[in-house]
Amino acid sequence: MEKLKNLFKAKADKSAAEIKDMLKEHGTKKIGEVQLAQIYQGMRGITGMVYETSLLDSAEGIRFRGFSIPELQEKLPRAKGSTEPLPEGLFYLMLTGELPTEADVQELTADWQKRAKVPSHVFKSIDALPMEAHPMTQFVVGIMAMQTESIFAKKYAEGVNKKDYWSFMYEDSMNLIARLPEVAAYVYRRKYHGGKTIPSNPSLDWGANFAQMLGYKEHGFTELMRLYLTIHADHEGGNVSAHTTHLVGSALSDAYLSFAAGMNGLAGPLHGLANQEVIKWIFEMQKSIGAEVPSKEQIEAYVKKTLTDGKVVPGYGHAVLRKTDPRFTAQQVFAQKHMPNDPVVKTVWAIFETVPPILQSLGKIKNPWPNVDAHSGALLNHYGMKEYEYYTVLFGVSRVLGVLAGSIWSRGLGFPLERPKSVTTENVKAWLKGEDTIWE
Ligand code: CMX
Repeated sequence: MEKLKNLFKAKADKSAAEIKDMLKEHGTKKIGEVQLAQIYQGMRGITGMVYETSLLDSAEGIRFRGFSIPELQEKLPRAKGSTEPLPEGLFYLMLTGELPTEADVQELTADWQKRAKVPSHVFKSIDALPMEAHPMTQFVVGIMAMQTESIFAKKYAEGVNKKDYWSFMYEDSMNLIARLPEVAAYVYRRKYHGGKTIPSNPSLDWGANFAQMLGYKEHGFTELMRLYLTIHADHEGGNVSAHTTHLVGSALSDAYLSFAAGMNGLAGPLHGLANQEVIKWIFEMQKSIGAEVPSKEQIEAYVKKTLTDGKVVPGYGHAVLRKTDPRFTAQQVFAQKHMPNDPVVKTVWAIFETVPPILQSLGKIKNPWPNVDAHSGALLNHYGMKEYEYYTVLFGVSRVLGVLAGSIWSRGLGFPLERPKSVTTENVKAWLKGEDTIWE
């Protein structure tokens, strides 16, 4: 699909020239100041990188190239008979900044279908793991095994000109995106369906093909996948999976190495693994209370116990957002349309009414509202996907779209090695006494 590649290159070259001029004129302007607390507390609020594909507003939530989720649902091309956007369209938008036409999306789908063949050693590498290995571990091993196919790594070893790095990052990213659903589906079928895999169907779009390879034929599940794979794709650059992919990529690690690193970050319970934690927590609550849809009083007591036990309430809070996550709302709207009477969905909604005031009353939580992970498991569970340890893999299949579009941009703009300064507490103490300047 040379057209998309050329379009990206033209945009990246224009942007690189503008950035060069901008830095020449304004490069020494200050964009903020860093407080001591921030370097101890996860660098919250420090603007420290450029990431082109999406932007997060703490009150409004995510916008992908300026478009909110409801706008994407309206403006991105859809498959025939579908009311949800095609994730391919979002990738096109993130990569080029332009809304694709239906023909653009069809070409992209066809291009990924052509690239989709997964080498057999990838499945053998996954098979070498014990069945109990967490799905995210199996997924990352599969991604790492695909690294043998990296065009960038081969070209770099041959000694290619650095002006061409972006082109190989583009090729690797497109191949990796094309192959990822089959690897992810393999993990699912291996672990939960006795290894009975379902072949890829090249006549389907990326999300629908993934749904059928997982073994789900219901139209509603296919629709859910299209929505799910769109809304989980990107959340600006500072979140753990995007930032890790960006950081590792800055060492000129190829798309496979950097994306696998990002996925290891997604597998943490404060980030993507929260989607499995939410449903696990809900199942445990239902069991301990003995009710399919616990009452608000029962939920309140269970939340308080969770907090007293020194645990977080999964699916609530966010490092940047200060309102209900629009990705939560998009899933709530989907549930209202497709499964309003599902008991787990109803429990999620009852939790939504109960948890924020409790968290607020603690006085220390900056955002008591639900994030994307608070809702996603209930939708999957409704269609029969009850194996919640798998949920983060689905998040990962979506996240590849944003972080690799971001990586292509980083390479297209020629971003350098990322290397922030760190200090020791000894330095800090000396600086406070005026004995050391460290960073001045
Ligand atoms: N339940 C209980 N306590 C919470 C909480 C929650 N849901 N969210 C925040 N807190 C606590 C923090 O642990 C922290 O406590 P201490 O001061 O005792 O250490 C305090 O409130 C202040 O935290 P914060 O500044 O509001 O939140 P952070 O930016 O530090 O952390 C996040 C953000 C997401 C890690 C946190 O809200 C959390 O742990 N949430 C639950 C896990 C979760 O849902 N993660 C998924 C996020 C979305 C995603 O990446 O997929």
